[in-house]
Amino acid sequence: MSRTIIVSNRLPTKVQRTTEGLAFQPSEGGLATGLGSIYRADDNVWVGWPGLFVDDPSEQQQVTERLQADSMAPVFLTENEIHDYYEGFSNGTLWPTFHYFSEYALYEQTHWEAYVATNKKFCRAVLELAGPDDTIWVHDYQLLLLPEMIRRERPKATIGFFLHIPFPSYEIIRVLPWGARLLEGMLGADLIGFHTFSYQRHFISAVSHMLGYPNQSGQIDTPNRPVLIDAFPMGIDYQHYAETAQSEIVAQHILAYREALREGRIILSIDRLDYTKGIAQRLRAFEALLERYPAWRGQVSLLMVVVPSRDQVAQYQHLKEEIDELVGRLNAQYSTITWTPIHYFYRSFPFEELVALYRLADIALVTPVRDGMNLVAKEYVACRTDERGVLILSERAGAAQELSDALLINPTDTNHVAEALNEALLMPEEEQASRMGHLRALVQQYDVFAWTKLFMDRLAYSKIKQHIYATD
Ligand code: GDG
Repeated sequence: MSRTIIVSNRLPTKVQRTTEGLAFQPSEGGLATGLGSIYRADDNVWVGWPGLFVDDPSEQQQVTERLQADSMAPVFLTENEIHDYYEGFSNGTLWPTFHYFSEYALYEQTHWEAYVATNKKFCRAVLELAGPDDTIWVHDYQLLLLPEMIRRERPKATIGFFLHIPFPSYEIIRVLPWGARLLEGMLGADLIGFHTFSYQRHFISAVSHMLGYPNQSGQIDTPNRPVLIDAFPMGIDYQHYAETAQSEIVAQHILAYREALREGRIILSIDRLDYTKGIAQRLRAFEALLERYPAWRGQVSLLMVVVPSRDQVAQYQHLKEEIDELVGRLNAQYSTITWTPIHYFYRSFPFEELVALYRLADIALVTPVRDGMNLVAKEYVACRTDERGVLILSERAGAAQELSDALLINPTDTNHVAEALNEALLMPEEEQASRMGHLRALVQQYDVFAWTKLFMDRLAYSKIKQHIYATD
């Protein structure tokens, strides 16, 4: 029987060293949930880095055995590999480039070489497990070269690739010294999936300009095989959010928060610390709201959760300083004895508390300057089983393609965002219910399980199509 192998940079379980020995912490992330029914079934497996440096062979053995019991196979990366392949090329070159921040991108040959070598290491780990007819689903920008590397060794395998971040315009990709190599790497797959039709279109255009391969109707004809290119907007585990939002524990958290915040209206924002998320722009828009509409002073607060991320990188440290400075200035300027304009948390919240915040917020303010999808927007909607609340969403998040009943804004247009905030604060309950009802139906229907099924079905279809192509 053929098996399915999922491959991503990180495993859905994080291994940590504690005083009591190794701790195995399963991830609550959307991808882990969505793919759970696949990698845990039959003889399937998920390949990736367990998030910890393990040099000692006997400890490696211990980690391997423990993860194997839960259908996972670890790839052990060294500190140098993490430095050059992950922090260097993946997060220092590809992440800024693919989010239209080319001015932040590093072009280091050593990082590139580590990226190639580490993709090869993942390839060896997959080949140890994969038979000739297996299905392999590779995830995200850290592993762009992997589909082609596997293809060379397993020509008949069924290989899918999904990119979780935007795919930018050809004009951005052509700046990358290794752009053509990366495209060839991805084209080792039978099916390449993106969150939106625009990313799909950008990819096809880049391949056409840089490699000269023809395309028609979502299919690229490489010299060896046709490759299907399609959009699969990722969803969330709707049921889990909707049920948690109505649970007793969440009701208790809401009560406690309400007491502390009294009658005030709440605008909520939640992101990882990242320059793509438009956090500073959001603060300026909130300031513009207080300037343009002084009546909201004392009435509305911004509750801003920023989850620490990549804090070893200079740009992230600068961004953190900029946010600290802006929050400090705004709070110093506008606070009264009874009102704090911005409640700022630089840490993550446990899941139930996060859901309580979604449930409490009059407005979710999601303002990335670029974002592959943005799951926070969908999670807010899923939690609003009470059909209250307004989603303000950047038109440059992938989610905006689906969530058209949100108030869509341009995050760099401060006045536009301030006006949307005012409109949301004044929105009648019937309009909130009508918009939220439409949004919720959509997030419920296209959940993460539907996403997984659509991708896997299309991947199976890509093989049938190739067969017809070969016998034509
Ligand atoms: C990448 C792409 C794409 C956040 N704070 C807390 C917390 N979170 C959880 C949220 C959400 C997740 O983190 C963030 O997901 P996003 O989609 O917003 O962003 P990225 O991490 O950048 O993800 C993105 C995604 O991949 C999937 O393809 O949508 O565009 O960049 O699930 O809930 N969770 C908890 N406490 C927090 O304080 N428990």
